[in-house]
Amino acid sequence: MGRKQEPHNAPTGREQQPYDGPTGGWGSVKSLARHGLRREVRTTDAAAELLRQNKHDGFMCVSCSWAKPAKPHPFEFCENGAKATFWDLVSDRADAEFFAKHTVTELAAWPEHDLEAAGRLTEPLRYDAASDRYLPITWDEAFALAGQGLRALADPKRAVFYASGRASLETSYMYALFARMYGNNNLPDSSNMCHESTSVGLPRSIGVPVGTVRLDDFESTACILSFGQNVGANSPRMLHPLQDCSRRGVPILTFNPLRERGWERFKNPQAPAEMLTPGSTRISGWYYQCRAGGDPAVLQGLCKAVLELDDAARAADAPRVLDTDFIENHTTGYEALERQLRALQWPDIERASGLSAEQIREAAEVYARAESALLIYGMGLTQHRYGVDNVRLLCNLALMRGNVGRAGGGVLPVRGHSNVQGQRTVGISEKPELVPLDTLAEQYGFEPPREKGLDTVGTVEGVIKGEIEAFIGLGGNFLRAAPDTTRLAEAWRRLPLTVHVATKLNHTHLVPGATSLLLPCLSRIECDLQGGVGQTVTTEDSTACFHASVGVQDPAADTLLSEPAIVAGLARATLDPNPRVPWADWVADYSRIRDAIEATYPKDFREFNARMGTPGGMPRPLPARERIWETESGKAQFHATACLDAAGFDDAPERLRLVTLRSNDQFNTTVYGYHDRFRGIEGSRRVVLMGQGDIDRLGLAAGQQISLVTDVDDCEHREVGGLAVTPYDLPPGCIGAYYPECNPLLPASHHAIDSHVPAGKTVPVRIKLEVDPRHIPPGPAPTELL
Ligand SMILES: Nc1nc2c(c(=O)[nH]1)N[C@H]1C(S)=C(S)[C@@H](COP(=O)(O)OP(=O)(O)OC[C@H]3O[C@@H](n4cnc5c(=O)[nH]c(N)nc54)[C@H](O)[C@@H]3O)O[C@H]1N2
Ligand SMILES: Nc1nc2c(c(=O)[nH]1)N[C@H]1C(S)=C(S)[C@@H](COP(=O)(O)OP(=O)(O)OC[C@H]3O[C@@H](n4cnc5c(=O)[nH]c(N)nc54)[C@H](O)[C@@H]3O)O[C@H]1N2
Ligand SMILES: [Mo]
Repeated sequence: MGRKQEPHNAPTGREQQPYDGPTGGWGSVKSLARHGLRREVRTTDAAAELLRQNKHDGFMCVSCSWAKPAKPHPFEFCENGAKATFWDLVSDRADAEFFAKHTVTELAAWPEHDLEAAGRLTEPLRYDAASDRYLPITWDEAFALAGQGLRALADPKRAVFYASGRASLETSYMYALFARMYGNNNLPDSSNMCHESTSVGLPRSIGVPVGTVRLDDFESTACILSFGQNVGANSPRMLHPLQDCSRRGVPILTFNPLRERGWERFKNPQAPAEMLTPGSTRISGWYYQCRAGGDPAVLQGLCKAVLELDDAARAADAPRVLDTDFIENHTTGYEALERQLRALQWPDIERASGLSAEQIREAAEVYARAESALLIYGMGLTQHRYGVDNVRLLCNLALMRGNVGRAGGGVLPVRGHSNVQGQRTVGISEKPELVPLDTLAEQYGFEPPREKGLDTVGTVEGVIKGEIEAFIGLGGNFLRAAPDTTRLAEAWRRLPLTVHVATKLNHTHLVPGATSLLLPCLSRIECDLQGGVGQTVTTEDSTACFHASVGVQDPAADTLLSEPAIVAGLARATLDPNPRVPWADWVADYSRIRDAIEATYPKDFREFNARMGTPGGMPRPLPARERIWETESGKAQFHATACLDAAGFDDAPERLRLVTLRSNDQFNTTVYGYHDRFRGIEGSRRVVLMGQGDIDRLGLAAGQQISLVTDVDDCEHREVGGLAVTPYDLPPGCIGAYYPECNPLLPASHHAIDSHVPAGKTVPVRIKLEVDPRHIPPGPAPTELL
């Protein structure tokens, strides 16, 4: 049976009060009020800015990358998008006065939330070791120091150019060009920790690196399956099309070890009629709490069950369940897959998935009856040792029924940062084969480096081994977001040069190397004037549509520079002049950067400047949508594997699978507050969520503070402590705790094969009863809340 609606073992923890409201609704309005009415919000009418969020004449939200409809709602924003907006519009400033008051050592002990809550960075800063403080310098000095530092490296391969996924297409294009002209492909980005399993898996299966679904597919789809994605917190605007689907009677099936509220119920806070009536819309009618790492078994089980249904249809002379025409004309590898599926045994599938054969067959029947289906997924599939297999097995399920390149059908990886997909599109990639290097060589008259660059895991390992000498960060909080953060921080201090382009202060900035620069930039919400003329930037959403974005708010300080101006400043101070790369002209008028982008990528960006304002976005060509398969074989490729467990380690009685989670009150390492409303966890992030069965089996008690220790035999001790045991509805052997607090537990070596995405959704850990104060993350303790 699909478990419908109510949790099967209601949680009873002290901190954890079950949330039985919908996502959205009055809770959403209250949460917004808490953020919007904070004293530090700069503008009295910040709400007015929200009206221009995700509209053609406004700015594209700085939170998630969900699609922006052609006919936007009057309020095309969500609770978390609004929080992200307010967070950039605060009136507090982390200015020279702030840094004069606090040493770097002191700030390093602050929790994530307090650092960013100090306010917007306002002027360029340089770390001064003598006073242990960041001191203001001029922009010219900052660029000169960065340029000197980079020019001083004996080998350009010893510098890394990280990007975090928010910066515009214009900035990203310039940044990637800067790195290549400097002499390396060391361009890791947050995608390396996120959907790189998608970027590796999808091209092998269907010949495109991105999802094939467009917003209008929601209007015609007959079925939706979601795997490991938390829509209510991470892409709440997707709840609007999901709500419409649910009302049309489209079956929605969810596979997730946690019962995430967003997939259960939704009340649209922007629809007055809904807010005044008690009801809310049920989203998922079928909710399957699979085991963490159990998706290969779930997906193979679903495929096997589809095959069984097809066998039965054939026996009864009924219409086939497999899309045989599609399989014959458009795919390769089906026979091998079928052999593999027939060889798989249900008891093995049940053990690995945590679901019964009956549950999987029930879900497969719903899927098999539907004329089209959307397969949606997130980090629950990608962040495992076998994350790439997960993505490819999901494609198998889609391809068996011809659900790619059909209206209402497709594969939908829901991307993270608001321009993370776009950064890859315009050249931020460590993989030289993904970038038109010959075109760049011709366009700019230089010889681009051809060797593969460092990705995130490569960078972590390189810094730990002492092989990296300079880290340039275009946004992000690498030291907290990456795996093995404790080991990384120790090695980080030995870096000769660190340069961070940022809006807000975070922990990465507080582990200075020999020369450390902090370069404050405009937020996308702010007006970007160059020579008195307002500039437009562009981003790409999860459905491969490009959007224009115009800032609407006055800059937080008149000393801020735009991201394109900062990248140009760094490049000019570092590189020998090249008349074919007009950094200054580009900054004077961003439409020239878009012309350059179009010249490098003529197919994706045809008539870019003219079309960037297209309502609903300017769609990027996706061959798979046309059933053109840009794979090795020229066909969509099935993937046969015996893999049933994505975790990549064996079960053992004391070993638990740690799922690192985001709360509803954070954006990655940006912690807005301590209210994970949908999960009923209030006031502290120092919790470990655990099924009551495991709590009893391990002899623990609710509220008890314990430590987690990584259960990997590599001679390194990894520990995070002071976490309160919190009863929660989770499958046996699976526990949950927050990212980034738990990142010291994640070994850099524990990553997806091929894509190198750190396996943050199945970290092997053990419980340790003693708590060592050295391993307690900063932030409010659970006991302070009781
Ligand atoms: N408000 C807000 N929005 C965000 C972000 C944010 O932090 N805050 N982050 C942005 C970014 S960069 C990204 S990448 C996305 C992330 O958005 P998601 O892809 O939703 O990622 P997570 O929040 O990490 O959670 C993934 C979900 O997978 C489930 N899960 C864990 N392990 C497994 C498993 O083994 N199998 C299955 N089937 N499910 C599993 C978890 O319970 C959780 O519901 O959101 C983006 N949007
Ligand atoms: N254990 C575990 N680890 C994970 C994950 C997980 O689920 N579990 N998720 C992974 C994922 S999906 C991702 S995407 C990464 C995220 O990793 P990152 O992208 O590196 O981290 P963020 O927290 O998004 O970065 C926040 C910082 O970006 C800066 N910033 C904000 N806005 C701007 C801007 O407009 N311009 C510039 N220049 N800077 C800005 C601010 O200084 C802010 O402090 O973390 C990964 N790490
Ligand atoms: Mo992400």
